[in-house]
Amino acid sequence: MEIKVMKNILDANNSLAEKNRSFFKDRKITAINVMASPGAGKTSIILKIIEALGNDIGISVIEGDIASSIDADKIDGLGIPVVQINTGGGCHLDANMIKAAVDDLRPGHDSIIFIENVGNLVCPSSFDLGEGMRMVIASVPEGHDKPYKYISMFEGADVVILNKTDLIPYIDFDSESFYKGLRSLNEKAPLFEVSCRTGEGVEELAKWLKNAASGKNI
Ligand SMILES: Nc1nc2c(ncn2[C@@H]2O[C@H](COP(=O)(O)OP(=O)(O)O)[C@@H](O)[C@H]2O)c(=O)[nH]1
Ligand SMILES: [Mg+2]
Repeated sequence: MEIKVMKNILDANNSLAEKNRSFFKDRKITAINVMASPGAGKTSIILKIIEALGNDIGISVIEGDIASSIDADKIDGLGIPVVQINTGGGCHLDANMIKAAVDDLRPGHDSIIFIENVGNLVCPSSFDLGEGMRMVIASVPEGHDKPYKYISMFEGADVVILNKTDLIPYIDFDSESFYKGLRSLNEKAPLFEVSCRTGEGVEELAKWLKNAASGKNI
């Protein structure tokens, strides 16, 4: 019985997600579902990419959090259109929430929309939002074993970022084990090593994303 209820919820979400996907596709909007643990650097990476891309491309942001507008305030500080969704305890965003936020934001044609999901490596991977790209961020202090434990998150990624590389000298992080775990699940997703603190790797990531948004490398 429980399984059937869950299936109904996912079916309803999936059909709404397809509507969102058509909306984005018709307008050539690159919708990026940004997923990671709390504190891995989702907001920091979005901010860094916004800075790196400058005025090259239109950008808007949907911020998902259980509570507060802390992240949306940071995005707003850069003058970027942003909507904050508070899930009030919910551990993931769903397609219905995205539809409402997009109606509010009205993103332009050929733009990028970042959707920062609730910090969590489990539930967000089951809920399609209608995005065109899944960006999964891991960070050095979380440890190298995350791909082995959160399989569907890393399996479904279109791009993977390893953030906080500035901390590698201080942390027992086995890069080889991380790559091996990731590649056993996902051979295709490009991996970018980034430090939001030093800026290392940010330009390369932003350049790749700009090309992806213009259909050059996806
Ligand atoms: N040392 C270091 N700290 C970082 C880096 N990126 C983010 N942080 C810090 O990690 C904390 C969480 O970052 P945030 O972007 O809010 O993570 P989120 O919860 O995934 O959105 C903040 O204190 C950031 O300043 C990084 O590359 N290196
Ligand atoms: Mg955040």
